[in-house]
Amino acid sequence: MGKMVKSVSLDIAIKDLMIPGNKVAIVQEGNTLEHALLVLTKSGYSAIPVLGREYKLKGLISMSLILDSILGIEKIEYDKLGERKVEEVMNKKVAWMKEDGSFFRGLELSINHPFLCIVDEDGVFVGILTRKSILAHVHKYLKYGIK
Ligand code: 4BW
Repeated sequence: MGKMVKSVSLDIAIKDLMIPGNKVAIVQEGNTLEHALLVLTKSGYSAIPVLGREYKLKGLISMSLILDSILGIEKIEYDKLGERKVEEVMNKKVAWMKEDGSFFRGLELSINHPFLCIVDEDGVFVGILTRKSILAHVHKYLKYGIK
């Protein structure tokens, strides 16, 4: 046997790079903007997934969407935080992939999206694929991959 050669492939399962759902900060439909603001602030992330019943992926909520929605003409209407629900404000256009999707598609989507939501065949949220984990894998491939 010759010397050991490390091999890194771009033909890798999305699941192997994904942050599993139980480690992702999320909010659910029905939650108030106040609750979402709390989760965003305490987690430190700028945008997080919104899930519906049975963990179905519904959208994304961000600090800027929340602040924009309570910005009145003359002042910030803080009382709206406890009245409005995340589904009224969330962005329904969310980048997503199925868990059996290709790494290459994930790389392509990550050009325009900081993270991609991963869903199973029933549309149930299973985790996220971050730009960081995609870049780290591309870096590993460029360093060690056999071309
Ligand atoms: O709290 C943090 N912990 C760590 N380890 N890194 C963080 C944290 N907050 C920000 N970062 C770093 C990451 O490198 O800043 C980047 C941009 O964060 P963001 O977008 O604007 O909050 C992070 O890059 P990333 O890991 O490639 O993540 C991309 C985006 O994915 C984040 C956030 O919107 C989402 N995200 C990542 N991990 C998450 C998450 N959302 C919910 N729960 C998680 N565990």
